[in-house]
Amino acid sequence: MSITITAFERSPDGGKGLARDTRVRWALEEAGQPYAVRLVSFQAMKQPAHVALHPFGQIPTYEEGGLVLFETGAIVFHIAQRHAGLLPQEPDARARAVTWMFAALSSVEPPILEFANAKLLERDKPWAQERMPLVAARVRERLAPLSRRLGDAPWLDGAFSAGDLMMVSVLLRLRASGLLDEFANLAAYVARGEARPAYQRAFAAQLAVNAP
Ligand code: GTB
Repeated sequence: MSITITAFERSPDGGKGLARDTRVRWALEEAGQPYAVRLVSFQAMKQPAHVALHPFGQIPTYEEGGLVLFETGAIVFHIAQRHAGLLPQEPDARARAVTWMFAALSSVEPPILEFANAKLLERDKPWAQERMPLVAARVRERLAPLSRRLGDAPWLDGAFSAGDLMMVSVLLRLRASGLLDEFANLAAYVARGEARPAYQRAFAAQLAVNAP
């Protein structure tokens, strides 16, 4: 069954890996699954044809035969369940890898998004400067324990898994802020993720779409 995902026609970051189709591309590359990409404009995303696929009018979406998915957590989990390479076979190890996927999306990503929004969308507000230290502290509250748990290990729980794919994808967003570099092992962890050939292919494909 062929797979089609959606991505930005023009990504605000110029295709540098920050839009969420990157993590879906990466998962498909890790799983060795070919896929097609349908590019959508910001306007098209809000039209009925796209909203039928994604109720919030966003990217990415995932179509495979009659199956339509949205939310990168659900999409990556689906890919990881169907194909080898992203989740361990042993049931307990598999459950722990899935736990890290949820941890990335529900415990680590929210303060990072709050930080990104504060920097980008709220910087003109009169209270923006005063609020930034608080928002940055909330990010550190997640990075510090994550850094302690990772320690010197290459990945969060044994071999690379969808849990690492999601965690690295979430942490990537912090690079420009300098916050990630406060935790040397996390910066190295993200670099390890980015160095994977599957990530490199996903990144190159996204960049190619946005090339001038
Ligand atoms: N929870 C959803 C998921 O994980 O799939 C969130 C999906 C989402 O936020 N999609 C964004 C979107 O479609 C694109 S990725 N936004 C358009 C809209 O809501 O109208 C978010 C994103 C976009 C661009 C950058 N960037 O350029 O730095 C970073 C992140």
